[in-house]
Amino acid sequence: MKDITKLIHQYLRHDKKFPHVWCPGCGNGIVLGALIRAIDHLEYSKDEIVLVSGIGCSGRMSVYVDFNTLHTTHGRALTFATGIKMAKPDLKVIVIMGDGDALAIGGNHFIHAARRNINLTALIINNSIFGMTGGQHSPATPYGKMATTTALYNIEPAFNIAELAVTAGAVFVARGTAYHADLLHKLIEKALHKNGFSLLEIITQCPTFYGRKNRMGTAVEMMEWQRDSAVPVEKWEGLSPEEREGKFSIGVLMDKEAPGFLEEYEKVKAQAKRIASLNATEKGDHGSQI
Ligand SMILES: Cc1ncc(C[n+]2csc(CCOP(=O)(O)OP(=O)(O)O)c2C)c(N)n1
Ligand code: SF4
Repeated sequence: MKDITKLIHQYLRHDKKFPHVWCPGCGNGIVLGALIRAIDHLEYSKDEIVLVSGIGCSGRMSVYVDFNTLHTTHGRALTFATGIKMAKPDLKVIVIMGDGDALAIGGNHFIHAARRNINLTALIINNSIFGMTGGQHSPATPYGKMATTTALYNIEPAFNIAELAVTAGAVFVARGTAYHADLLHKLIEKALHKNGFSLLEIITQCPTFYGRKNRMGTAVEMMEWQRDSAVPVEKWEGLSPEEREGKFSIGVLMDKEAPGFLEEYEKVKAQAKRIASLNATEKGDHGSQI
């Protein structure tokens, strides 16, 4: 068995949950492979990791891996993850969501998790569609594209997921693709290293619904589209609006420091304890005077 296959098997619940549900050519397996390589390279133990997922095809990831896992309700992966992190701050909490899960029903939770700067690593697998339920358009479906719920074409503009995270206050934001698999695991490592809310948008292919509806060809051709449309962020800065048309940047888009929710919460707890003990002392003094 090749080393890479051995590595992947080391982290999968292969005796329980396989074969998986993903279609041939789906990008989800590539993302899972990159996540496993990143975790292995950073030498986290399986027990240190909590993988929380929403629902959808991408949400199945938590079912397949042998970490502490939670497969949650639609749009609420970040809220469950926030609770886990608050209760067990030493655990490494990773959240996997699809674009529909994170940006439609979960959109409000997404911007507030970024704003709070809670120390989580969030991966949004952006296949431009609701995959599992049959290819409905999502907030990440580009204008003009086809979905099962658009009569002629999608008339809504898409969220730029990574830019939305930057605007909401995320301290680490990056974008990768399934095609750039090697870059992908390096970006996951960076996101895992960061203290604070880290968001990685991953452009992937759903050949079954999005690719077929939009005549994008096979999974390989969809990945070739990713290769041809992705521009490293360093080069992106120098492009004119015309040159950026139809393309997107990949790499680290934001890396800054800001106060974290957990650290602030610990400070408030310490201050509340000081106030409580002062009050107790004052009460005690008062009592002795009587
Ligand atoms: C409250 C609720 N509404 C709707 C659904 C149905 N549902 C299951 S999977 C899914 C789509 C998920 O799409 P996305 O997050 O983009 O993930 P993908 O399947 O593309 O990976 C939906 C809407 C649900 N499970 N719960
Ligand atoms: S429907 Fe699309 S996203 Fe879901 S498993 Fe198939 S290819 Fe992947």
